[in-house]
Amino acid sequence: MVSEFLASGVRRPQPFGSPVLYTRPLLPDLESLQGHLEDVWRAQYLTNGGQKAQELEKRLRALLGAQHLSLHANGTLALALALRAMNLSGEVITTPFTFAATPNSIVLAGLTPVFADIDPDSFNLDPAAVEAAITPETSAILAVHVFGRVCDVEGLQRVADKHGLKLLYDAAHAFGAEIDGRPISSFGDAVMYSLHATKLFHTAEGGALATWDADLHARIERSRNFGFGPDGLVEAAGMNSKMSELNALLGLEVLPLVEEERRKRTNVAAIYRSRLSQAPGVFIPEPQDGVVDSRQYFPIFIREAEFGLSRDALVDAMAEFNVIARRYFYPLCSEFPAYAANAAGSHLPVARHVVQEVMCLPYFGGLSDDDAQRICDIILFIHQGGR
Ligand code: T4K
Repeated sequence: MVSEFLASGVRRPQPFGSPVLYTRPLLPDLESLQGHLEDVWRAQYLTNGGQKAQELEKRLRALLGAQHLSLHANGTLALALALRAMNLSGEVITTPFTFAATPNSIVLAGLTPVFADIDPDSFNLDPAAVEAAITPETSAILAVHVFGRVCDVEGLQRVADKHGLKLLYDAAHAFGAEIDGRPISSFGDAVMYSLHATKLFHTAEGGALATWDADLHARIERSRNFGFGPDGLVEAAGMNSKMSELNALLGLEVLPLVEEERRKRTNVAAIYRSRLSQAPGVFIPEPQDGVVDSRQYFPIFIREAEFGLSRDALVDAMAEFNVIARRYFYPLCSEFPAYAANAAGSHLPVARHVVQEVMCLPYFGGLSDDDAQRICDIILFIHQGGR
């Protein structure tokens, strides 16, 4: 029998009636979508660079401050394709604290991922660790703005320039992020955005690649269409990474909703921060100076000794209240069987520590103030010994 009250007199919060997932996709008005679907039906043009995809490319180019931008079937293919289009060889240094798609894209491009340690504040690649991991085989750095927290872009660029390396960013979590007024599309040689349903802005499945390099952009455009050039000939084997008209249409309908969604998430974040930052053993990273936050994830870190419970135990206990938090990104990619050999010589003390404590709270605009407050009540109740 679960007790309704703790010894301190705190009442057990009501579990949610149905699971509160850690994210929900932003959905446009169905009627509006259906209306625009008629355009696609009339045109009878479903993919291969149709009008909707061209329109979305144009809008995103402006919104993300990209010189050149191409849409893709998903973010993983987009990243692999960018790596291939850069004519790299050998090793690519990346972070172990990311989703599997990051190192997977390196392997898909025929290259070898090498893991370097992360910075304890940004949770992103530490430029000094990157430099220490460089070998004569290294040709590029693939950095991730994890959780939308931005990398040390200057430090990474310095290392890339000093060693003649290409620098790519996986900005899957960083749609619309800016550093000191500069869009993150403008850093590095190429920047990938995931437009998956779980992302702030999405096209159900999709990806976008931004670059300032016109030649690279042209190679990427050829490569997403099997390698065909304007003369109809294939100079280098390409992939099929085109975005369909249906996905692009969905994106065009979702795009006007993004700012409102960001505002709602900012509100949820403020509730989480004000209620949880005082709890012993709950660490919430401070916002980064001069950075416009993408509002993609809300990570917290559970320090077991002070909190009285491990991160894993908290995630399980929250599930009993129907709150589904996620252990993003656990385990480290370097701990996946697929990457054991790549990680053999890696020294990753910061990443190994961070990955034991991190979890992401439910974070989407559909959460009301009361929902966010109740999630905090539940976490604090569990912290005080309640189940
Ligand atoms: N680089 C990084 C750093 C990434 O995080 C990702 C993708 C990529 C590259 C590659 O980009 P893409 O190739 O995906 O464009 C999800 C996503 O599938 C993946 O896009 C994302 N990162 C990754 C972090 O998360 P799962 O397996 O954790 O998603 P799933 O199915 O468990 O869904 C998450 C939650 O969202 C659940 O609570 C259910 C809810 N949900 C999900 C979908 C798909 C919905 O409510 N509706 C939906 O339609 O991978």
